[in-house]
Amino acid sequence: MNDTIAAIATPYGSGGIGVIRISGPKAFDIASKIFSKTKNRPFGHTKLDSHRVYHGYIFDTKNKDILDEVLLIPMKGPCSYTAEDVVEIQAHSGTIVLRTLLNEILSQGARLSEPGEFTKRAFLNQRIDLTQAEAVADIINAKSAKSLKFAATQNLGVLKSQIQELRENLIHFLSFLEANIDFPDDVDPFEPSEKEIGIIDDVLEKCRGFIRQHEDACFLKDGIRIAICGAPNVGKSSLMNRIIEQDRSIVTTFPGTTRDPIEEGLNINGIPFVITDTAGIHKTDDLVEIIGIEKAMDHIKASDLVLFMKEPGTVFSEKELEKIVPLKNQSEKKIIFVINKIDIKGLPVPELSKKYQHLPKIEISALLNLGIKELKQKIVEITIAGLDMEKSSVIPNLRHKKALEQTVESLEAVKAGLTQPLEEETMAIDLKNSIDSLGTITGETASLDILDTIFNNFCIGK
Ligand SMILES: Nc1nc2c(ncn2[C@@H]2O[C@H](COP(=O)(O)OP(=O)(O)OP(=O)(O)O)[C@@H](O)[C@H]2O)c(=O)[nH]1
Ligand SMILES: [Mg+2]
Repeated sequence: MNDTIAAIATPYGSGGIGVIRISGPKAFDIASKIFSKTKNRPFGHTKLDSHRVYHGYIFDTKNKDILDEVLLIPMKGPCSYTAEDVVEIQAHSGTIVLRTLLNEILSQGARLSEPGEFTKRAFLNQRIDLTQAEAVADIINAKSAKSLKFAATQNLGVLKSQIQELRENLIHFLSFLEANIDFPDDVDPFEPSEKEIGIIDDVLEKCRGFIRQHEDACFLKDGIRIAICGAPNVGKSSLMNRIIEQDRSIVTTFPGTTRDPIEEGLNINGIPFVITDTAGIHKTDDLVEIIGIEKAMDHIKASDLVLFMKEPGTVFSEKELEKIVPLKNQSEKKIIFVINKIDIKGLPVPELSKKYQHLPKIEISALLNLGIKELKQKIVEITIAGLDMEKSSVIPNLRHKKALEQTVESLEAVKAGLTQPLEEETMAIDLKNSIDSLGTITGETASLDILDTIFNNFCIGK
């Protein structure tokens, strides 16, 4: 924390501008040594005021050559990203020019930063908490408009303040409990009021709510998995191409065209999906097809939504559907019955049996691009319906979820202690554990291991 770090903060490659960031006690000094506001004036004497934008040139201090024309922004701590003295240099973006500038900065006494070190410093300097630091990575890696929205809210400290509030409530309860342990004669016997028991109930309820939100939102981060399946030649690959609006899967008149599962990511209304076209499922002796069908079954098993396809002139079969999605999995998987090739007239359209009347049914023509919009709408409607996160503004990540589960476990033990006579000391230990678990979310009680895991996943320069 006492040295000065520097890194290229923008991606490698050619671009309009590239940014180099310097942070630490020597940041201003290093910048003024290599910068001049004019081409001719000797460099190394510029007095830099904080929070101004300087136009000028970076020099090679050995050969006294101009390396690049830049904009330079000095920011005195604590009003900076890391809360230390920071200088950002906007140069032209090219691998060589940025590396040359960076080398010049390093030669003046800065050290190359580690991944995420700027954000880590912001955390260690208490400008942000751990949830905000994680939100920075989530913003950078957001795969959809929705996940970006949640990450941006988390970056504002919304999750932090909610967790802090829960923690403070527990600390209040603990102080009451500990007063009894420390001064048993001076205070009344430990008999928490309804209101105080309500605090534990409230924290428990909120933690469980956060856990549910996490589970729902896993969809948003990784994409909701859709598998297209059905008999050979029903038009699975044609539908895949229509949905992703690309010629990705091979379409032929021959049954058994698709063998390997073909996977593509797509966004519908800002929600990420991963869709897979699979081999037609039927009885066959063809070894390659058999392997393709096995792979298809694996993808269907792992999917959240199955598009079960049929075409006019065939009949809906419960046995066929239940082979693809076994009854025991039907509660956790959503199914849409898709009838393709409705442009073909004169053939009977398959009807759902009584048992499966509840399934949504959509008629389409992948060939003529009919009904695809309605199908996409239905996909969104049934996959995100009933998810809690639509109402919430922040989504805990997996690390938060684990900490919340530990909090719940410890708090349940505290609750049990309130109803059956348990030693106050034991209850205090459980309560402390729950307070510590919540603290790992914001970073108040996070170990170095946790910090390393989080910041090592960042890119260099962030
Ligand atoms: N008339 C009509 N033909 C279609 C439609 N959709 C697909 N087809 C045709 O049906 C044939 C099979 O289409 P594919 O998309 O390859 O079918 P598939 O289900 O992927 O077939 P396999 O990969 O062999 O299992 C092709 O000749 C398509 O042009 C449709 O909506 N209407
Ligand atoms: Mg196919």
